[in-house]
Amino acid sequence: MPACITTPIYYVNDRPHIGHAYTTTVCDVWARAMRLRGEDVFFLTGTDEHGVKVEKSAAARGIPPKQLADENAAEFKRVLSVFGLTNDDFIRTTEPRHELQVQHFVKRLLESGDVYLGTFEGWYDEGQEEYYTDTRAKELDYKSPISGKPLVRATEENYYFRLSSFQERLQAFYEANPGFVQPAARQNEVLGRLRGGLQDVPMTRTNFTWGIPFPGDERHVIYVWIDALFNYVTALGVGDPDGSAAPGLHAERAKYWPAQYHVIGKEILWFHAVIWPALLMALGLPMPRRIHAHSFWIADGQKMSKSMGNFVDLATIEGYIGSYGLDAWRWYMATQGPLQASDADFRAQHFHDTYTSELVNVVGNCPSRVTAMIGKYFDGKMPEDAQQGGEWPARCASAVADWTRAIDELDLVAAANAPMSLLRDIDAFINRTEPFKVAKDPARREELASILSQCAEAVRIAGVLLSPFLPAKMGELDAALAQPGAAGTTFAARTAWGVLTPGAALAKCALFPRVER
Ligand code: ME8
Repeated sequence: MPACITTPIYYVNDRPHIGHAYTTTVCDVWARAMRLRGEDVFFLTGTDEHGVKVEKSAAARGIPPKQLADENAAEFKRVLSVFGLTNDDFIRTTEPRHELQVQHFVKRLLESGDVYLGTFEGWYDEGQEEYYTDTRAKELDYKSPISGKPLVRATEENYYFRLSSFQERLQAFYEANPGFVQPAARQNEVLGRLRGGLQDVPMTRTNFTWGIPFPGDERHVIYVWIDALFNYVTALGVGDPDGSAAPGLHAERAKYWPAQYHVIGKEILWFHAVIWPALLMALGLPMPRRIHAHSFWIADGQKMSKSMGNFVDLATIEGYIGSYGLDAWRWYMATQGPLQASDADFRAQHFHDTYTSELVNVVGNCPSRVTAMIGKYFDGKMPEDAQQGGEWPARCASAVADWTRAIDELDLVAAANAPMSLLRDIDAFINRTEPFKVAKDPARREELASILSQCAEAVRIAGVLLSPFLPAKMGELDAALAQPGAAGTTFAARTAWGVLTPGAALAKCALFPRVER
């Protein structure tokens, strides 16, 4: 079945940093894992280029907003390619394919009465470009929950989206789709707020011009959040429910909608869990399958901020990649990141210790031990196993099953743990069976061959499951195990027992060198 995963589209008023790298890496690991399983995957990312924030940042630099957008979108694209991230498209909200389709959707919402012209007064968070209800503003002590700055009282004549009329439908939807938002703690927050009632949301702005013109009333530009949310369908060429799509759209991609996962940070959950589903309901388009709202990276125990000097920016990330390698960076992101309900603390020592204890001591060491012994005792040729795998085919099959279940749930920690625990079991097996002692007794040659052959095959399977996390290094492992064309075969074939043929030449491999700190 076609499967789509998306990142948020990132604001171009900022340069890429660890937060962007994180969400994109999570999606990349998932996309690679699904492709490995033979699924037809579309991985979407891009940039959010309109709105007052971008207009102001550009003005501060004395350049037109489009120029700022061009510069930073190019930087986001460069980062994707330097980091080897495998997105299938990069949508920019200033592209005509997006703007035209957004106007088309908004026109339809006007026609259906889901959008109307009205006056509004409320508590506005300037940093977030978001209004809060009176109750919510009071709860927040009239301060932005994100920036801490005071909320301001604002009045506007605007076009509104009739969000209030979707409350019951949204509640029914959540009842029918209990795992829609994950983790569960985040879904409970959404349901709590939803029960508190919904008010209509402004769809347009008149106080600046850097946005998509509102169709039929060009004094207004479309509110950046509405514009941005639509990227998920405009990039996929999703047209109207009757199947028609605007010319120039990628109609052939519409099969990827609904997305399997929208992966986002928790600060933008309300837009994705309430406003976005309501817009889709209003347009008669299918709902995404799941929204995964992860938590935040903090650094050295504190919220990251440029003024604190603990901000993990692009230069810092590139420093880590230079010292430890790109796969090590991916590993840290995917296995130590804030994917569930708690924030994760980025610390240099922790990065280093994770690298050493997991990548050097397990993922590097186990294949190195096995291939070195095969080198020494069997002249580098895969030995023959008279026991046909012993306990190992079943052990590997259970690792594959655990991994597959975890990928379905976007549980990257569990998915990484399945092959890691397999490698640890192989190490324990080596320690227990002591092939280095068995090798001293010529009468136990057959036993030695079985032990090492089983280890090599199980290592190979662990490597397949690790490959979405560590693509370059697991490519090296495949090459050492004489599996150069492995990537072209099916997942079932790659994870089946008995792929390494007796007599095949295996090379010694040293995947993760120790790094001094
Ligand atoms: O919000 N830890 O864009 P944005 C983890 N354009 N992830 C983080 C993070 C951190 N400390 N900081 C940022 C926008 N992120 C809108 C989105 S979508 C239709 C429009 C990640 O550039 C996380 O994914 O501010 C967060 O949601 C996103 O960057 C915000 O990126």
